[in-house]
Amino acid sequence: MKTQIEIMRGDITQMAVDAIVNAANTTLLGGGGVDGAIHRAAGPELVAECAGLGGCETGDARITGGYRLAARHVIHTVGPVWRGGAKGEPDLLRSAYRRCFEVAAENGLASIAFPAISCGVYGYPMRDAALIALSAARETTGHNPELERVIFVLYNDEAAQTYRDAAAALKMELG
Ligand code: AR6
Repeated sequence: MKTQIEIMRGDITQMAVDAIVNAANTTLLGGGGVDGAIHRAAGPELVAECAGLGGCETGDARITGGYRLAARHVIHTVGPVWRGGAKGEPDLLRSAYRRCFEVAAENGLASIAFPAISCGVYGYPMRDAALIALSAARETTGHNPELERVIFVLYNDEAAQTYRDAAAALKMELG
């Protein structure tokens, strides 16, 4: 079955999917933005599990339970801090998305929701990040037969439109 790729505006903490992705930092011990929102919604058991993981490198990913979330799991990834674009940021962001898809495949997950990793506090330009996120999703299609849905959940209309425009530029079919 072909993986369906969707773009929506919404709050990722409310998504009832196999995994939501957290835009974390290397400590995995929580923070602001979507990380703070996910930890608040999941409850204190999440940070307790994260504390046992020993952190995560930029561009890598780790999976935990979802605790009080509607999502069964959280995949924590660490995107790069934007430093102008010539410090390996695109490769690190692509790696973060790829590792999330690998972890999803290893765990047999059928649905995964992503926020705009690195596009908040870390300052990555949304349009450039959207092109990387969407092409990483397209790349995984056909390689992971168990993955049915990839949902990009954007926090506001402008971000959702940027993703839709990027999908059109990549000539991607959306579900
Ligand atoms: N649902 C969907 N998207 C959201 C939500 C939500 N509930 N809340 C925020 N966003 P950021 P980063 C969007 O800053 O840039 C943390 O402190 C937000 O509008 O959360 O990867 C970590 O601990 C933005 O578009 O993540 C790290 O230290 C996007 O999510 C650092 O921030 C990502 O913004 C990571 O920075």
